[in-house]
Amino acid sequence: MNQTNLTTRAINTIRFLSADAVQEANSGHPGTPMALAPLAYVLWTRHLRYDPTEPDWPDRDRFILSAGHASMLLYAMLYLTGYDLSLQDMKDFRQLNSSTPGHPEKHLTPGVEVTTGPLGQGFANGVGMAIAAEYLASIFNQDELPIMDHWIYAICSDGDLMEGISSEAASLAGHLRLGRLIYFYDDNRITIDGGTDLTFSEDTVKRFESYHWHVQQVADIKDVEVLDQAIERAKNDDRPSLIMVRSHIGYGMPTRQDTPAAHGNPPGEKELSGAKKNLGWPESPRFHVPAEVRDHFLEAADQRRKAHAEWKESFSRLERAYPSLASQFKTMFAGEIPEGIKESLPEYESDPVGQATRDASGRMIRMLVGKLPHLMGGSADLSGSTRTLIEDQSPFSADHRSSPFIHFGVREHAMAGIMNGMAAHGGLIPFGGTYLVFSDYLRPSARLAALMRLGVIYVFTHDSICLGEDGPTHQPVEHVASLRAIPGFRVIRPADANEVPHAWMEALEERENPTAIVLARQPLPILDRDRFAPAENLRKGAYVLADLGDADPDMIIMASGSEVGLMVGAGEELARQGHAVRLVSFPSWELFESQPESYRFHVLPPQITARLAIEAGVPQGWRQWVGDQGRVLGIDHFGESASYPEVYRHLGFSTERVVQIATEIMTGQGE
Ligand SMILES: Cc1ncc(C[n+]2csc(CCOP(=O)(O)OP(=O)(O)O)c2C)c(N)n1
Repeated sequence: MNQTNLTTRAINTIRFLSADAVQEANSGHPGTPMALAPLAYVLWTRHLRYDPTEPDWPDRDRFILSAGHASMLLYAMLYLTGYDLSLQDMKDFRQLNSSTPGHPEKHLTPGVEVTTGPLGQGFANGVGMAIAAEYLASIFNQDELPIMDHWIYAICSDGDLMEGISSEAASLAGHLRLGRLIYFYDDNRITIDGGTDLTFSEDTVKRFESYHWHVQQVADIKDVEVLDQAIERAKNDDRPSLIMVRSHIGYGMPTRQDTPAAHGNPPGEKELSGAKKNLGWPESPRFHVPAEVRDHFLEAADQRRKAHAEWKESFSRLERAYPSLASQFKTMFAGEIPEGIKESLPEYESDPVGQATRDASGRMIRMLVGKLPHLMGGSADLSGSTRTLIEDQSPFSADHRSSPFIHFGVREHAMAGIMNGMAAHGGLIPFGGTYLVFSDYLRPSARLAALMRLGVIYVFTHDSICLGEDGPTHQPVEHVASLRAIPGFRVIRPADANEVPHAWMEALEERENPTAIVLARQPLPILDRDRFAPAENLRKGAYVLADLGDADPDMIIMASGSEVGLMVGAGEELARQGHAVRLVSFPSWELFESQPESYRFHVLPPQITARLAIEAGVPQGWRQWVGDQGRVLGIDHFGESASYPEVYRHLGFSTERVVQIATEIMTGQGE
């Protein structure tokens, strides 16, 4: 068979593996894989550096299917090039427990770099990967030893480019001159509701050129040589690249090609057999993979994985010539946190005036940066007030790649998507700061961090109505509760400066989940740890600070963050009045929930039903800890603009009020 025929057959194999799988599942998105098969072919046979036997080798090229609905395209490529996926996995597309779920999921399928589907996220993830690649290259690359020398490819659809996050991420990528990015824009002019002329008429070339991207246009996706040359040109340009590829959704379908009907419906027998006929493909059997096509892809994969063998050789040379650098590389990619750090955590003297927990966090970050080269982050234009500034570092930029400190600009959503990409890349532990109230702006990426189990760290400051004069627009009320609602997402709200370092250590050492450290802007009293339990108990999520009074406790008061100081004051007053009260610092529900039942019952004995929880946010969810007979002092409406002590008091957060409610609970009086 001549090469042209083989190429065509290989491309048709991708097309119809995808379409057959969607038809078999009776669900999915056939149109885009059918259209983009030539591009996937060129990438996997001529450009990507990958090794199906070791999908995670550090210097592989990254491929992101930002248009995650086209998942079958990716699965077909991973199967054909010899990743740990079988033809049966193609037949099990979208079935329970399969390795081929509806949209690509990082933890389920070898070779899937990031979980995609919510449009625009993959675009930002790639930017994070490119930042990671540049930073790590600046540390590890030595003359003739290019240890970090890979490209980040992504396929983006109209929807990806319409979503705001891609504008944020593209703007930053161009500004930072992230030339390792090679993105394809699938210019098929179709979305779900109709043609792009309904909603999308900007000049994409000008748009991306104004972001400082290198833009090329390929008029016909079927022309693999032109595609190939465009990719070569992209590699030779030091700007991020957008290759706009004109394609035809549902290519080959008799009536659905170039229509929205090709997007997200099973093709149906008629369209499927019509497409096969049009493209000269046998109608049966389904899932047809000609032997010579399979061999062709496996041979290509063998060629592509040579880069891995060469890399291993380079790495051995690095180990010989620069042993400490090589060992640092291994530490960073293993994500190890050196033991010594825990031994040198700051401890603060008790102090009734105290300090803001954001200050303690800032000091922690500066201490960590010197010791953890994998820690890299910054903020969305709030570096000073979130205390994420690393003063002695000029920031990561187009001309300065070796700084772990990065300005994300006013782009919370892209920041979080970029953090996900940095974490998924490997070698880095990203952190990003903004005000807690703006966590709403990055929530879709935070949700995906949890789904992907990425150990990213959010530094959310200005954590309650106590930020004061800026008023309700800036006062988070529902945010802590809403972040707690994300499965696998950990929220830690430390009570004082001494709990903060342990919050950071928890976030760093347990990175199966993302963690938000929620911090106060106002000073919080530093508890006397000779009287109260040690702050390292934070890592259990909730702990008994003290039992006040001479008898066994009559009631439990629990609080998080800034309300712990208030609780302690009220508890002392109640003890003076002759009550016996247990005080519980409750910085993290998720950490507490992961403790054994014996510990949870020790902290919150079931027989003590008189309970009060205090948190300056919506009471939602606290009922599970206070029970039917307990009460919650929270805020179920927006805040007010005034000085923070005034707002706090005005909304009922005072010693007298806590004492009053606690007394009512203990004496069985109504609310
Ligand atoms: C954030 C987000 N909003 C909406 C959707 C639902 N959705 C999936 S694909 C799509 C648009 C389809 O058009 P396009 O992006 O051009 O993809 P194509 O049909 O060309 O594959 C939409 C709205 C989504 N996946 N993510």
